[in-house]
Amino acid sequence: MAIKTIIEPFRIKAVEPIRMSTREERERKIREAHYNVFLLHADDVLIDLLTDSGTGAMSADQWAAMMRGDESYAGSRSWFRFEESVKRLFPFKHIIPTHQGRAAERILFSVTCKPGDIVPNNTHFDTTRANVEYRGARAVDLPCGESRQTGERHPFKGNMDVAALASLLDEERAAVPLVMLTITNNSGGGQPVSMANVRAVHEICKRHGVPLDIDACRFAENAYFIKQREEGYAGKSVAEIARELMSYADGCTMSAKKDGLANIGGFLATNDEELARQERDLLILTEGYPTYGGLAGRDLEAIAVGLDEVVQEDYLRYRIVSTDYLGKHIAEAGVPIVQPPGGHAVYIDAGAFLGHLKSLEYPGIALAVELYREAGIRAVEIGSVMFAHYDPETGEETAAEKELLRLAIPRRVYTQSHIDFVVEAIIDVWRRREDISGYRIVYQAPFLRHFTARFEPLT
Ligand code: PLI
Repeated sequence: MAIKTIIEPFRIKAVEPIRMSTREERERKIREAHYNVFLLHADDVLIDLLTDSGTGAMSADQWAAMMRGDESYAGSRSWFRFEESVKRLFPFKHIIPTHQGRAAERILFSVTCKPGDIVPNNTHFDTTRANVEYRGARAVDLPCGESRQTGERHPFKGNMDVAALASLLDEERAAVPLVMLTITNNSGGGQPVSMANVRAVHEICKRHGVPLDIDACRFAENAYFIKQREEGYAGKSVAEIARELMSYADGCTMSAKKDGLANIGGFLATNDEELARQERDLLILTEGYPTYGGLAGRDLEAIAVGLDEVVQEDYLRYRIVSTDYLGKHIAEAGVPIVQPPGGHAVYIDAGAFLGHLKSLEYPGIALAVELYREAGIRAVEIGSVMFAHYDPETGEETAAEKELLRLAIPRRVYTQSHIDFVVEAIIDVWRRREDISGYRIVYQAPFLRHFTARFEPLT
């Protein structure tokens, strides 16, 4: 009989204990955290699926490389190793290191956007949207039609609606300083973007003379999906696919905390010399000198090795299959999820799971709190708390399009038995879903409110 199990392609050399907790303890902790899982102490969490960002385990080779970190202020060896490794996958002329993805976004939008501008994206992630809006520009999401059918399977639900982009550029070209494509589409369910879609977006941008930038956080997972699902790519390596994808863009922003397999770091890249000069000037002001950009030499080393490891196919096969395993098992029990499961996360349709709650009773928060109470699992709401439009003057709120709860899987951290535990806990909560009540917000910050908001149960 052929063996079908796809194993974790690593052995574990260092372990980090998980502190066990009781349901009573968790009841108290979540109350003290004002029902916002961001306000919990991580030690009070059993399985932390809040994010896949910066939470991965590094390899022995990455730790070894860190010891070789050159901490020279300018021109360090580690910088040149980093730059070379980045350019192998992201063949842009200028690479500018930053301490994480949002620093790259802030620099990019600071030099390209002004008040009244419009930035189209398949779907902006929260920090991307906030950085665009912070400049007084408008972040416009143009997801493809298939992405709205949460439960329907489609190979590339992360695609941009190219017809919508074309008509936006026909009407508003002068207000659009750049177009962005987020791969994979994080807010839209961790769904990939096809090469055909990237090419089509590139053609439209070229026709209008607008630069295209890739939000590349999960580029390796996206490239692996292309290899698996798009005709003509099965025989290409993930690195080749990534290079081809980047060749259609004028630049990118990157959080190395995701597919850089590092705990911190990022960069932005561009082919435009003048833009690079302005970006570096700003970098020096707020991040650091252009050969370290807010990172230690050892961080640059960890990313350089991480980028080589993340495109290895044994790793990506295990990564995509293990995320799929979680999605498949809860979906088989009837739990509504965004289909198919994404690369880095499974997204539960919290609006459908808790169908008796209204959007502005925050089903994603209700489900996050319940999963924590039940089993110490921490997940994140991607719904109206994160994305509703809130008018501080009238206090009026318009619900987000979807109410999701994201279970993000840290890279190389949890084993299959951890995930089996998560599956059981979700199914338990699913069985008693009708008893779960909604929440109201009692405190919120003016932007990115989900990080610090405080809630109260409605009953
Ligand atoms: O967390 P940063 O600043 O390194 O990266 C910001 C960022 C930009 N784009 C996308 C698509 C992201 O997913 C992203 C960060 N994501 C987080 C923190 C997450 O939990 O998904």
